[in-house]
Amino acid sequence: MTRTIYILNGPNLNLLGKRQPEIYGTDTLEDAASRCREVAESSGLNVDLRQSNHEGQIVDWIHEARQKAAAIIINPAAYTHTSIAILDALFTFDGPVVEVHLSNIHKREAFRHHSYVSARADAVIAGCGIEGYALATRRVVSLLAKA
Ligand code: CA2
Repeated sequence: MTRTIYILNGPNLNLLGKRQPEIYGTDTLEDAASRCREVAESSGLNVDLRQSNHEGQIVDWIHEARQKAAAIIINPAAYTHTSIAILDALFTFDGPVVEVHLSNIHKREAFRHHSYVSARADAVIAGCGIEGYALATRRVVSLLAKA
């Protein structure tokens, strides 16, 4: 069985740590990857963190995950609130799915309160900054151990 966790990130998250630190903090996606790697490697798992500004690319990575990943951690960014395509792709994936948001989307504008992706997520973490990715990795490790 594959031992890789895909960590998929949506549009504009390549700017993490470089813009709007008051909302998203000063850590970068690479910092998030390092934290996840520490958690995963202690349980013999690998992480593969990716970011794309394109919805179809994220859908393609989820399809690829069907063969190549044991679990998916996903921050779909703005696609959280719009993308039935990403939701439908996640429904084709059999392993654990954890949705992560850096900010607490429920404390923000009303249009951020609804997530399409949550209809498939086994867990949702919001408002913990990049620590949320490490928490999601911990949860995935524990779900995979039970499977
Ligand atoms: O809080 C989150 O993680 C979000 O998924 C981030 C999205 C936003 O549309 C969601 O409502 C909540 C935005 C990602 C934009 O990322 C940036 C990072 C740094 C600087 C500018 C944008």
